[in-house]
Order: sequence, then C-alpha cells, then structure tokens
Amino acid sequence: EFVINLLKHPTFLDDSYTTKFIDTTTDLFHFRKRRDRATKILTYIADISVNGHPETAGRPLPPAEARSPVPPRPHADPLPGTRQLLDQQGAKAVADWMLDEKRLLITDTTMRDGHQSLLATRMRSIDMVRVAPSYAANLPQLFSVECWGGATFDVAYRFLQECPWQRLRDIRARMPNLMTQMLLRASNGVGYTNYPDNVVQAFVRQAATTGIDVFRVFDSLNWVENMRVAMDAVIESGKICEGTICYTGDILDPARAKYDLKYYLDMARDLRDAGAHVLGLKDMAGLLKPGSAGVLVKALKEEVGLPIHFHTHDTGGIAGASILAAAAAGVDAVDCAMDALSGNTSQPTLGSVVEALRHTDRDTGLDIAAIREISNYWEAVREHYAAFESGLQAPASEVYLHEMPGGQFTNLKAQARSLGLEERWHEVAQAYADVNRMFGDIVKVTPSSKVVGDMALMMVAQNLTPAQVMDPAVEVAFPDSVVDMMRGNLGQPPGGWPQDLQAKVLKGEAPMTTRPGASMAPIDLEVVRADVSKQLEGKPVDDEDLNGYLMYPKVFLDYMGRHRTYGPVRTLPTRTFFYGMDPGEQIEAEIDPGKTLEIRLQAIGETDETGEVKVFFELNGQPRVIRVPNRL
Ligand code: BTN
Ligand code: 3PY
Ligand code: ZN
Repeated sequence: EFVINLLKHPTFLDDSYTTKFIDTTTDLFHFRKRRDRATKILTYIADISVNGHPETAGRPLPPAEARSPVPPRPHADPLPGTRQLLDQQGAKAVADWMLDEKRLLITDTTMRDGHQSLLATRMRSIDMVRVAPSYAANLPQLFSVECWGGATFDVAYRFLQECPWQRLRDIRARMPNLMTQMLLRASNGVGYTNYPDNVVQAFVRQAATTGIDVFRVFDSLNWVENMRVAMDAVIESGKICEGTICYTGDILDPARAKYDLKYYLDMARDLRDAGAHVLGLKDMAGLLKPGSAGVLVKALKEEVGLPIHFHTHDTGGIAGASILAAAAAGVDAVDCAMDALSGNTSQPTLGSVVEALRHTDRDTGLDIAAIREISNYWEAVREHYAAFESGLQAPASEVYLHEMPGGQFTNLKAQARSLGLEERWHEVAQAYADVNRMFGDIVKVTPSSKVVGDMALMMVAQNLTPAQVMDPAVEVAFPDSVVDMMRGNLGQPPGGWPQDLQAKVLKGEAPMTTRPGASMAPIDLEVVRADVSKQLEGKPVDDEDLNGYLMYPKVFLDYMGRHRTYGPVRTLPTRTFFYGMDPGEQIEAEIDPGKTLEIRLQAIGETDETGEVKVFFELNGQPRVIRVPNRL
C-alpha cells in the first residue's frame, strides 16, 4: 500500500524527506493506490495526533477551556455596499463617493494585517470564511475588508497547507456586498523580490478575477517608477488602485529632513499622476504621530485632491490619537482591526474608534453591537492560536528608535529567538536603527525591512559595530539580501544608496540604477504551465496555480505534494489542524458544500516493532484504521 511504502521509506523515516520526495521517489508508485480524500485527512489527523504539528511544538497551548468560535447570526439580508457601487459605477465613482462622504470610512484589517502583526500570519481560512457572512449582513457600511496579500499568500501555502486563492474565493462568495482589499508589494508582488513585468501583470489580473476589489500598491523604497507596472495592471482590471505612500521619519523633525512634508507631497502628486484612484498613506511602523498626522493629511487633501486612506499600527500605543487627528484633518478612510485582534503591533481598535467618533461629524455609522459580536468571535478564534502569540506585553515608545513595521516586529523577534539572541532584543532594536542610518535612512517595509533586519541580526550575532561595518579594512560577510539590495535589485531609494557602503558590499561590482523589471525578460507563461504540469505528473495547472508557482515555485510545489498526501486539511477545525484529536473526540469537516465527514477518533494504539502506530477512527459511523510512523 502506498501510505505504508511512504511511511516506511528510509528517507521518510530519517526525517530528511520533503514532500518533493513523494514526487521524486518513483519506487513508491509501483504499489500506489488511489486514496480518497477522507483517507488523506484521516492520515493527517493520525499523524498530528501521534507526532504533533511541527509549528506548534514547544509553544504555549490553547487554554483547555477554549471555546469553539461561533460566528454571530446574520441580522438581515446583506444590504448593498461599496462592492455594488464599484461593480455598477466603477473605481472613479467610488473615489468620488469617498470624497463626498462625511462619515469616516473604515476598513477592517483583522483577516490580513491584524493576524499578520499579532499571530505571525498564521490564521487559517476556515476561521475567516465562517465569519464573512456576519460581516456582510451586520456591517454593510464598512468601506472594505482587508483579507489578502502581504505575507498571507506564502504563509497559506507554506505553513497552513492551504491555497490562498481558495481563501479569497470563499471569502468573496460570502461577502457579496463588501469590497475585499489586498496589500500588493508592487513589482515584488506578494514576494520578497522583483518579478518580471508580465508576472506582476498576470498576478494582478488573477487577483482581480478571483475577487480583489481594492489593491493597495506600495514600493518598499517609495520608488514610484517601480510601482507603475502594478498600478497600470490594477487600473486596467477595473478595480480600485490605491497608490500608496509609505511613511517614515517625522515630518516635524528637522533632523529627518529627508522625509519632510515636501517629500510626501511630491510623491503623492506622482501617484495621482500615475493614475491612483485613492491615495494610501501607509504608516507600517506606526510612526505618524498625532500632530504630524494632522499636518500631513491636511496638506495632502489640499494639494492632491484624491481621497486618502490612512493605515497605521499601534506599536507605540498612541495610534488611536493619530487616527482621530487624521479624521479631524479630513482623512477619508482609516484601517482598524476588530477589538480582539487590535492594539500593540496591530491596528488601532475598531470599536473604540467607532465610539470615539459617535455623535460627531465623522460618525462612522457602524453598529457597535454588531462590532462587539464579531469581536467576540475573533476573541474565541484567537485562543486557538496561542502557539503564535508573541508574548509582547505592552506598547513601547522604542518603535520611534527602531522603526520596525508592525508586521515584521514579532517575526524578527522570533528570528532573534531562533538565533539565541532573544535576551539581546534591545540591542537588535538599536542595531536595526544603526543599519537604517548606514543604509542612508530608507523606508523600511517588506522587502526592504527584511534586509535591514537580516543585517541587524548579523551585526548583533557577530558583535559588529557600525564603525567596523563601514571600515574598508574590516572584512564583513554581508547577508545575501544586503548584497542584492545594494546591487539595485529592489530599486532605488531617494538620493540613491550611500556610495561608500555600496562599494564595500559590492566589492567593485557596478550596481544597477534602472528599474529592475525593465531588464528582466518576460516569462513564457504557457511554457511554465506545461513544465509545472509535468512536475505534477500531468495534473492540469489552472491560472491560480500557475500564479502561485510564479510567485513561489518551491513553496507551491511542496504544498502540492503535501496536498496529495493529506488532502483538503483546510476544512479541519483549527484545533485539530494544529493538535490532532484526543481519543473519544469527534469533529466534522465539510470537504465539499454539503459533503461533511464525521470523524471520531476512537483510540491510539501502541507503537509496534516497526515503529508504527495504529490510529482507530470512525468515519461517518464506519470503522477505519490508519497507520502512521511514531517519529517522536
Ligand atoms: C508544514 O509545516 O510543513 C506544513 C504542515 C504539514 C506538516 C506535515 S504533518 C505530518 C508530517 N510531519 C511533519 O513533520 N510534516 C508533515
Ligand atoms: C507586508 O508587505 O506584508 C506588510 O505588511 C508591509 O507592511
Ligand atoms: Zn500594516
């Protein structure tokens, strides 16, 4: 039997296997039997129940009494919302409508930035899809729901064993009146590197087709030149192009004159001229202080004429004040996260912003009772992700020193932990600030923020001072990402790279100063499709899969290999996915609309002399036995 051949194979047993192994180890297939999806899911549950999930090993457990999340009951049929306006009248009409609205418009970020910034992006689709109808019915006045893009795309494939496109399709279908929103890293797509123009274009087209309405497009160095391909593709798709400024420094601080008011106004005009329907103001680290927010928003409103959508993070603890200052200065829309996933490195608290503006001229018109119900749902969801909590206890003004994006902060902390540097976190924060200065004071947001983080960790790990790094006489092995960025592969920061550091990193190699995409040959998409199909033993490759592969070839193929082994595990409850089942426990998994598996784990046997364990199930009332290796 295939499963047994797989599980007993030496490569599998010694843990050196990847799921590629299943594709490349052909001796498995001489005995291969086609397994149905139920058997695959049982195999997964059996394996996790016996061996645990690698991602939660050694991490805090959810509380024993953690409730199963129950989504709030829809109060009524969904009223028409922004989605209908977009579909019926187009992107420009939505922008005009925003300018006319007196209300402060609200985007809910819980399903993207909220969990990216608090739970290492690990939230699973099922927890989002189940509450989407409650949003549609109970909060039809929302401007949009940010639920896709940024880091969620690769985390879905890589760690959650699910297809990000399916997530989008499922949310879209259950939220027909609300605009969906994504975060797009312009020429870096949803990846960490520059892609050929036609790959970026194909990705945008696919995202629009599968269900994105609002594209927040930014460049990690604020280089508008490097945003045009993505922006044009969005505009052509008929969806909303939110051309976005990334905010850093402090416009009121004379010592940070590089990022003064004029810098942002110039960039905003460039984005308007590039065709943006909406101007995004992305304060990814939460550095825009209330006083500066008022000045900046007022000036942008006067000078640019586009509706402004403000995004910030509460890492320093006063982002709510910045939102209120921006609202007073006339900002059109802001991002908040549902209360239970707000605050700290996430967005400010949605319900509290709604309350703060109640009975004022910027009253949001959102139903606070509906917000509380949905937040209670998220509170129950969050408990199941205890393994991914950062342990961050409080907001901190240290953010004004290091300027780390909220979406990176907890990630970098985890990276520091894995390098044994957790005790030296405040040194990492200082090094991050030092590296920013050495790089010439740059915008730090994915992927440039990752480069700064890599360099900072390296300096702390090797006890290198900035002076040593800059000293031509001291040999420094720079991280690959630093070399890549100094070569010009992420584009150009304002004023270019510091020449002395660049020369040291590149050892005399000449950097590129043009747009990276301009010198990348287009990919022949049909050749790639045929090649991927061949790697998947002739399985047809649709446009979604093709675009997944183009962003992350290896991550995608690994996902497909595991999918063949474990089936649609996205349908499992989150607790089961991360912790398996206990004897006597029963769960359900809806693997197709209306096709539900009732799964009861009866018992887990002893480990036999071959190192295997029998796991006894009842599947829809019928006994089933699955054997898995005990790898503990
Ligand atoms: C991953 O983290 O690699 C994705 C989740 C699937 C992991 C499966 S669970 C059974 C088997 N044991 C492992 O250590 N990895 C795979
Ligand atoms: C991302 O690109 O994932 C971000 O959240 C940047 O802030
Ligand atoms: Zn953010």
